[in-house]
Amino acid sequence: MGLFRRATEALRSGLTKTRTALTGVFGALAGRKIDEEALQTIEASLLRADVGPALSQSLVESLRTAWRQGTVTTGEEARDHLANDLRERLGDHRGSITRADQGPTVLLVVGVNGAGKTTSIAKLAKQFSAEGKVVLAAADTFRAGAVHQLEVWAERLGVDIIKGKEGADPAAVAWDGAEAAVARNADFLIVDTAGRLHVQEELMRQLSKIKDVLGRVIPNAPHESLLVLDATAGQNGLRQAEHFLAAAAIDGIVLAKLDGTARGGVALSIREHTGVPVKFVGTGERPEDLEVFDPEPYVDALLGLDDGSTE
Ligand SMILES: Nc1nc2c(ncn2[C@@H]2O[C@H](COP(=O)(O)OP(=O)(O)OP(=O)(O)O)[C@@H](O)[C@H]2O)c(=O)[nH]1
Ligand SMILES: [Mg+2]
Repeated sequence: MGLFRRATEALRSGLTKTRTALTGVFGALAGRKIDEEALQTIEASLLRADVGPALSQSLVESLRTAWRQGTVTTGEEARDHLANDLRERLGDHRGSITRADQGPTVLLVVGVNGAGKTTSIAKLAKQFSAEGKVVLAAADTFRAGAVHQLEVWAERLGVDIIKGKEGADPAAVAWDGAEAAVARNADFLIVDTAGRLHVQEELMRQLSKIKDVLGRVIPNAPHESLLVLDATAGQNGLRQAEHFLAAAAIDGIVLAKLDGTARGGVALSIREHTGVPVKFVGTGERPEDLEVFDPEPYVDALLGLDDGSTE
């Protein structure tokens, strides 16, 4: 492993609710020998943090084995064992964004309505603006006010936006966005999409049309299809997004609204459930509240293992 990576203050603060749920248990076990009851309490707290049944069970099983072998005896040792186990399981789960060899890198952002797509796009636009020119395409022409919402962000962030009228064909907006990104020598094109249409199948057809159009204007586009999940929905959010996972060839997950939930454990089991890595986490409503997902600091922040000092 390279440098030891620390959780940022923003991540730590975003995970406060989840951490409180988890560390309460270890606080109560501090200085005590663990037993079967303690193991069950730990499992219950992992479930409450929405780590998911399969992973929670497997983590506690490994803890139980270590306890029986006598390598883990106290609450502190149990927490360290759990942290190491998680770091090992998630070690290679750092997902980076696929970039275009040349021309604009195209990111398509999808997800159920209200998940946090548009806000996450603003955050991505802010991060990528530090690297190059960003153009946004407002292809959610279905929901009233959606185009305007992205427009307000574009203005605040000082990035270009391509839009159609409300009710316009989203694929046509994507096409215009792709052409504009090329013509303006943009480095990134980020495409916003609707979270809901009258008919679910129609939305999937629309997304595949958007993808098709992007790929015709820019080779290999979209380079990243990002699914935004609402962390406050926990494991349920995964079920709500099933259609997208099944039909939209998702490359990465943006887990939004971590700051509003005690279910931040969901980030640990998403890859296992879906085969798709979490690439970013949202920790607030401001454009700067987006972090590249990195399992090691995430686990530390979740279990309260870092000392709280800032970067
Ligand atoms: N606390 C918090 N709120 C967030 C975060 N991300 C998004 N939100 C809020 O969640 C709400 C919905 O976010 P949007 O970005 O509009 O969601 P959307 O997926 O684009 O919604 P539709 O366009 O209706 O499908 C807004 O009030 C956002 O401010 C986050 O990381 N933390
Ligand atoms: Mg939106």
